[in-house]
Amino acid sequence: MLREQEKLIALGANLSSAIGSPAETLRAAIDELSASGECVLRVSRFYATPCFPAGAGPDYVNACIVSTGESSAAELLSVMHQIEHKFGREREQRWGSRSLDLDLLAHGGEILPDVTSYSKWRMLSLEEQKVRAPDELILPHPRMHERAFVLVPLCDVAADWRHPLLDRTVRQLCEALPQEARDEVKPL
Ligand code: PH2
Ligand code: MG
Ligand code: MG
Repeated sequence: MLREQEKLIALGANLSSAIGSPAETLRAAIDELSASGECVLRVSRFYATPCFPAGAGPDYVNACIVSTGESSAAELLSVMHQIEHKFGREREQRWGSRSLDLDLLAHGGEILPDVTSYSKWRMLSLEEQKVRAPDELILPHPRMHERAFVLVPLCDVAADWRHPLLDRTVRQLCEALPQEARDEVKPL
């Protein structure tokens, strides 16, 4: 029997929504994911994190979850977009403030669309990242291994998940970040 894929999802918000504060919005978004048929297995603590890039907006609340279910990566992404829309997410600037951001970090060990495209997006310079966003789903998320606001919460729920291309676990990727970056991610 095929083992169902474990899906890693990052949640973030730095503006309130019609539902309430960023933390309340994140809780409501997790409920919506469950209602959609995803089986939410684990929920991380919620963290206060400084906005990236520094100074670009208010602090975020970030969290990560692990879920499982029958949806493909594309199906799950479409559900996530519907939930973002429901909580008032508007089409905004790249890296601009938002009332809800749901990012699919990984879908089991899947590499999408292929190793070459993944590598192209992973190696993008910071300047290019600011102006270019992929229009197709790239998995694993090409920035997940760089960001303390993703890896610290992810350690709560998926510390042993192994990145299929970097061949490091979440715990190892997190430990490779500068201590100062990890210290800035504080449980609420
Ligand atoms: N998300 C962004 C841009 N900057 N900064 C923090 N701390 N947390 C985020 O989730 C975040 C961010 C774009 O998705
Ligand atoms: Mg994001
Ligand atoms: Mg996003």
